[in-house]
Amino acid sequence: MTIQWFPGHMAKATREVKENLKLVDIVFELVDARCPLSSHNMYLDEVVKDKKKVIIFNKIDLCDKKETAKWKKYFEERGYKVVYADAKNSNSLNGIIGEAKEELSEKFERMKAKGIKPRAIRSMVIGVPNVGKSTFINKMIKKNVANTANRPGVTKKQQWLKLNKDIDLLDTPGILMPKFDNQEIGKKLSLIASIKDDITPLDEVALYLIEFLKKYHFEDFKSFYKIDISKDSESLEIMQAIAKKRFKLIAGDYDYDAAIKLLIQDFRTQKFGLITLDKYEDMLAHED
Ligand SMILES: Nc1nc2c(ncn2[C@@H]2O[C@H](COP(=O)(O)OP(=O)(O)OP(=O)(O)O)[C@@H](O)[C@H]2O)c(=O)[nH]1
Ligand SMILES: [Mg+2]
Repeated sequence: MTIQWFPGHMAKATREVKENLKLVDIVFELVDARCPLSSHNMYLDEVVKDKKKVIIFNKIDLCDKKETAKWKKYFEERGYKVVYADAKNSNSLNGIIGEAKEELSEKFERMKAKGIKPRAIRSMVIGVPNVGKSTFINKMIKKNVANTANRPGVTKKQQWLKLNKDIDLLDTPGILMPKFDNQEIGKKLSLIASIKDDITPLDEVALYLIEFLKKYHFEDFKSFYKIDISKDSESLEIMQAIAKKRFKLIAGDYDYDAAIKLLIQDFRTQKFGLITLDKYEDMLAHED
């Protein structure tokens, strides 16, 4: 089953981003630091075109920082400005305003030279669902004005919010790519809860997760569930071991559904440690 989620409201939100671009000076694209490449919406890059842009690696508190640092370099080498953020827990995101001011200094100097009165920087916050756009805005403003929740599709429409005399922020609904370049992207986006669970083949996502954990985080994975498995165990066998350990049999069969949900939930709550799903070396290997 293919993972795909681009409902009408996302097409509408994309059009609105396009329309509002002329009103803003700078775009903040939030990506999830656990998969900066997979949660970077390249289709929105085409919409945003030459507008000044800062990529914010949000949820930096949840990722494997060593792995994610490679992606910061990757984006910087491609001309992007990259900033880390932990919008949920950090006390201040003031550094980001500094970055925006720096990016826009020439534009504002030109405006000043033309005698245009200084005004607030207008910024738009975009990104795939659930990366923390509304949380980021609330933290910037230091008030809970934008709705947030740990599921995709919380923000339904665009909303302008005023930070102070220096900056205005436009919150936007999460927008996914109309199509994923490969299904691995869809699975990673499902793991970070950017795609609705009820339209996702969670069994495939869970099997993908087991493969990933087996390859990169085997000891943490095994010791968390206290199951007797080896790196050579089949993924389905591992799923059985988890179901057997944690759930009752249903009509003599393993409760795979419960095991699938548990695995995904345990990933989302960092039970296997701080993990970055996008592996830089893997991408290099695929490029060859
Ligand atoms: N650990 C951690 N959690 C965060 C961070 N930023 C946001 N969150 C959490 O991520 C979840 C989603 O946050 P939202 O701000 O609603 O995300 P959004 O991008 O506005 O989502 P949509 O409106 O659905 O597109 C919430 O549970 C937040 O508390 C962060 O930096 N670290
Ligand atoms: Mg939101």
